[in-house]
Amino acid sequence: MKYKEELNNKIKLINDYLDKIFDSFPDSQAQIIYEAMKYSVFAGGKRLRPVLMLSAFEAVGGKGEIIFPFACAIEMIHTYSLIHDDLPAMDDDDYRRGKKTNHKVYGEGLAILAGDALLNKAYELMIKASIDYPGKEALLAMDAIASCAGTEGMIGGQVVDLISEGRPVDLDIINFIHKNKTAAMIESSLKAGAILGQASKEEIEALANLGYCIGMAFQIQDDILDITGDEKELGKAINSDLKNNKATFVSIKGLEESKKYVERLTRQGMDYLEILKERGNFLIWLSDYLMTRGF
Ligand code: GRG
Repeated sequence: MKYKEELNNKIKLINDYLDKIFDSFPDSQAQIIYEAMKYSVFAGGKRLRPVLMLSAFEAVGGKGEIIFPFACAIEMIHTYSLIHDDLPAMDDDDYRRGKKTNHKVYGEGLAILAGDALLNKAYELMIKASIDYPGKEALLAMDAIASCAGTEGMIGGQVVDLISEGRPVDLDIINFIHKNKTAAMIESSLKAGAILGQASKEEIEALANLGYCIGMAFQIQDDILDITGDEKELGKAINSDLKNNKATFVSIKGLEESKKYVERLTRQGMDYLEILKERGNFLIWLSDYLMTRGF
């Protein structure tokens, strides 16, 4: 299967680069922090965000190694957010990616620091790559990532998620949370990949729009899988939203309407790829694969 192979090749390229980064860390009395960071980065994530970034880069004709520090940086930012999200002060989860959560293995203090360290390392990687880069694209890509990971993006979404606990929430609030907590990072992955690949303004906009659509669809699919999924395949407990009395798109609209909405959002996202002609084929396949995923 040609596209599945292409996906696995991209994941391998990203994992190899992540290995190189972790191999480059010095011996230190603070060695345990590298272990805690590595534990979660290599705990079996899907590498969705770096794969999307690399795919957008290639689809617009990007060449060279510049994409790798940025692709690894987005995975590190994503991993930091998962470590912190699992902490007792947030979701208090014991399992993630089928393994014990970071704080369950290293304790809360080190888990907080491992998250902080991954966030910091991500920016170190992007800044170092930008210093050596001849054009403005590296800084623009970093700006796209930083804006989506911060208060006007993922952190903002997490804040509203946190303060909405135990309160009645409507679809407006749920959409705000999904757009910022989940879709923003997916959108910025595609946008940064397009920027680094020297795409035109229209191509960058199209890929960012695809990111918004599949990002929203991804979260709703995640909520669907929380009800219909298989714990082994997901690597975490199901029915967590129900147990935590958490309103989701699915709890408001129901399973059937949510499934239709995931499909509608995904098709809408795919339409934006027309501008790329056949260069958008892998991203079309990947969008479809995500929509029908069971993990
Ligand atoms: C702590 C600032 C801060 C933010 C936390 C990412 C996040 C925000 C919370 C995690 C909980 C959650 C359900 C987030 C929605 C996005 C999502 C579905 C994340 C999981 O992403 P996957 O499925 O994870 O790509 P893997 O493990 O495959 O990388």
